Amino acid sequence: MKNDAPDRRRRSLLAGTASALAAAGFARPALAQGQTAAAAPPAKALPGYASWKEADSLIVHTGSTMETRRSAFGTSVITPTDRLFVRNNLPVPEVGDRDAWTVSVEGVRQPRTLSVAELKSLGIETVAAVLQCSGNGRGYFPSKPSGTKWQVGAAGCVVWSGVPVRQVAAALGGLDGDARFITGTGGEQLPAGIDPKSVVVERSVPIKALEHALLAWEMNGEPVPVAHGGPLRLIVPGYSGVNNIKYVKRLAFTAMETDARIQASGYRMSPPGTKGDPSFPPVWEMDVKSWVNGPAPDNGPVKAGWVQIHGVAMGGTRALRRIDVSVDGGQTWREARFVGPDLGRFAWRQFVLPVRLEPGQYMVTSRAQDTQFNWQVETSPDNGGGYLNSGWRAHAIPLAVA
Ligand SMILES: Nc1nc2c(c(=O)[nH]1)N[C@H]1C(S)=C(S)[C@@H](COP(=O)(O)O)O[C@H]1N2
Ligand SMILES: [Mo]
Repeated sequence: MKNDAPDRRRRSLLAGTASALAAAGFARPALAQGQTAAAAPPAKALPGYASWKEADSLIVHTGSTMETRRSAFGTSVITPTDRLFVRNNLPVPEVGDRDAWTVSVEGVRQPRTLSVAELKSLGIETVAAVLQCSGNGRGYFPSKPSGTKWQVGAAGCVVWSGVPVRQVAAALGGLDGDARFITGTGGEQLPAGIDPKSVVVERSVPIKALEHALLAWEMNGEPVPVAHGGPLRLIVPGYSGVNNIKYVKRLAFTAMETDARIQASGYRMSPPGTKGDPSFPPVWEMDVKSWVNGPAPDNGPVKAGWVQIHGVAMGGTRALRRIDVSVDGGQTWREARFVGPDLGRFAWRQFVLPVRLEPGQYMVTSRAQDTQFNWQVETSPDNGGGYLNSGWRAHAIPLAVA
């Protein structure tokens, strides 16, 4: 990956800085007597374009993949932007004047190129939606599919603000002809000398997504940072991460799905060990899913007595009806309580279950149910790309009570 180059450079720079500091006597504080040094693996540094992120809240897999720690989601619904995961397939583009960024709109009666400034005059809507990488939870699939071994942290709940895509289409005379898909194209500069279709981030989603899709220039109350697709991002609420095109430069209403590799063979539900192709179902809508975030195992044992078990639950494209928690690995369940504001069916909800626990070892997990009475699955089907892992068994975490 191109992005790894600056990352590696940065890391060695940092390493150089660390040894220089050590030489100058700024070594880490000595351990108190009796303490042992924790054998934590050396943390990778954040890449330059995401250097403003809160490093302690993230697991940096590579310079283009970093996820939120399970213990860093908090309990107040919205994922702070500086803790939100990042996934970039290509180096981020150069961005100048944000209002001057343009998107060309095709497949409408009056196709044309619109600047962000012009989009801002067409309408405003705000939606809270879960942004979740299609591969979130991949690290828990037994077949060990290749790709980033995301745990739970390639997800967050974000408030997006921008113009509804249907208002943009209406302003350009409405859809033209046989529009069955919305196809968005990312505005990154593509590496020279390779087939653009093999690298471009271009995805098609079914036209029904028009009902809620946004062209967003704001997230969590500020302009969308470049790391998250600013100046302009296509948001398709309820659809997994890759369908939410960053730096969107082209938005087309098309009769066919794009034949870009990321759509044709990437993000398909193929059997374990196989590659995707257009005969397999595409990864679009997300499932009902939940997981427990706390008490987090990395914070050590908790004291016996009342324990507040908390986590997040999402319905994918539907609202939630119920959330259960188990402390015995799914043998018995108790209904937990949703807490905090309900930000709509595309957002996630925080939940809590107070339980009195004796000293011992517990296995804690949760299962959510949507308003159509669909329960979160016990085990998601393993698949070639390691997509859409929602199984409550795989997402269980140990809890030590002392
Ligand atoms: N243009 C563009 N859009 C993109 C991507 C990308 O690399 N380029 N990555 C996709 C993937 S796979 C995911 S999971 C999300 C990640 O969004 P985030 O980095 O804002 O968390 O963006 C999606 N949209
Ligand atoms: Mo992703």
